This record gives sequence, C-alpha cells and structure tokens, in this order.
Amino acid sequence: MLTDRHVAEYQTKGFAVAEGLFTEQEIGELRRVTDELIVEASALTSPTPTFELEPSHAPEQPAVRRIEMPHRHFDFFREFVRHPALIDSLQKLIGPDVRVHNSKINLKPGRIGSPVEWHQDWCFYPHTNDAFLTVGVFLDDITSVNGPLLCLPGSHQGKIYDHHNPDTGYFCSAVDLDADPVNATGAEECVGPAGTVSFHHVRTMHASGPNMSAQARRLLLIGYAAADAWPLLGVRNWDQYEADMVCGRSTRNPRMVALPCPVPFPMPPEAQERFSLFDNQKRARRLLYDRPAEVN
Ligand SMILES: O=C(O)CCC(=O)C(=O)O
Repeated sequence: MLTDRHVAEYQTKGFAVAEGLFTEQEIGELRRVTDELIVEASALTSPTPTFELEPSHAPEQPAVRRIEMPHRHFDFFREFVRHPALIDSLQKLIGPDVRVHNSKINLKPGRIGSPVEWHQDWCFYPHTNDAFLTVGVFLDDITSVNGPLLCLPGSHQGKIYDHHNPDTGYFCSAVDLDADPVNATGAEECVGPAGTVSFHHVRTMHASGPNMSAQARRLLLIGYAAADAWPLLGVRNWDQYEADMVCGRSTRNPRMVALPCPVPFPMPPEAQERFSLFDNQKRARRLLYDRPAEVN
C-alpha cells in the first residue's frame, strides 16, 4: 500500500513510485491480457480507434504503439482501474471521491518504441482544479535503457507551459523548447520491476526517451480526477461520466481554483481527424529526441 512517505514525496516532488501494490499473480494476468491484445493488433495493417501502430509496423514485423482507453473497451481493465490498492492510493493522494478520466497502454516495443517529448497533462485536459493524477502500472521491468518515464521534481507547482507551435499556432502536445528550454538535468527516472506503480500530478512535466534496448517497455497509464474537478472541455455523455466514478460520491458543484488553463486549440487539421500524441508532437518546432527509423 502507499505509505506516508510516498504521499509526502508526491506532494513535494509531484510524483512518487511505489512497489508491492499488486500480487505477482495480478501482474501476470495483466501481462497475459495485454499480450493477447497485442497479438490481436499485430495483424492490423492500419490503426483503429483502439490500437495505434508504430510507423514501422507491418503484420510480418508487428510494432503496436498504444492501446487506447482499455478501461472502456475491455472488461478486465474496466475492473482493474477500480483495484482496491489503486483506490486506496488515490484516496490518499486526491481525496475520497474519484473518477477515472482516461487510460492507455504505451507499449514501446524493443528498439522501436517512440519517445514522448516534455509536456504537462494539464494542457491536454484542463479542469476547474488540479486534483488530478496519472497512475503508471509497469507491465515490464523498466530500467534506464528501455525508455522510462522521466519527471521533473517540483514542476507541478511551477509554470504552466504553452504547448503550441509558435510558427503554426497549432496545439502540438509538447513544450516549445526554444521559448521554454527544459532543464532536464534534474529529471528523475521512474524505474522498477514489473508491478511497480508511478503516480504523477497533472501539472508535473514529464517525458520519456526512445526504447534503446531489445526489451519492450509496456506502461499502463490511467488518469484519475477528484470528483469536484470539472473538465473545462466539457462532458459529452453524462451517464458515462457518472459511471466513471471509481469511489466516493459525484457532485454537480465543481471546485474552482485560480490556475492558468490554456486550451489545446486550435488542433492541426490532421489531428482533428485522428489524434495521436506521438504524431502531434512531431509538429512541434523542435524535438528533443531522435525518432526510430520510420520504415512505412
Ligand atoms: O509512455 C510514456 O513514457 C509517457 C506517456 C505520456 O506521458 C502520455 O502518454 O501522455
């Protein structure tokens, strides 16, 4: 379970990493279900709303990049996002009333896995308050060489960055490195054996490099908000929104805090058709990370 030390670390640094929340059997099951989904996606020749593919992907040499919103599409994950160890941790970090907002599995296949440029999740989905965090469940051992999540300590209490390309004016899902050079020397790697869990605040600056190793780096990311954090981009389906409560009580009275809330608009026309974090970040003015060879 999450200890007081983890909670203090999360509050001070904007992220914390904990082991021992799940049994080996639970992690084994999580990996098995994910493996099955990857096999299913491997035969695809083009992306679907659920499966995003690496640029080099081909059925003969599969490289699946991301599984979108698994908690919406698959019963196993619908249940997993309500795991008692997660609920216990969430209630310690963001309060008694919590709703799941999004989920994805970033798969970073060995030697291929795409990097993620520096960004703050807040700028993708601003809310009326920032009691919002992302849980990362490690499906593989994550080390310095397979593209670990990097977090900048203290950044959750600092500047809220613009994520637009100043030349095009479009939202590009990444900080503009010319306007706001990121001093990544203080960044910390979230590493640990499969089953480890990271928690990062919605305003924490984070990124991850390409996967330089042969071993995949699969990370299940689940975003959770306090029930009184209202999504400023709106709610499209009220019944779904209510069904997304994972513990405590919902409210129709959002709590407001005074925070800058840049909105992710306008979107580039290509991203309006199909949004991919990875592709949209390539529309930034300058990239920090080299991309793996794009065969297709
Ligand atoms: O997979 C990662 O390393 C980070 C991903 C991330 O920040 C995101 O998908 O928003």
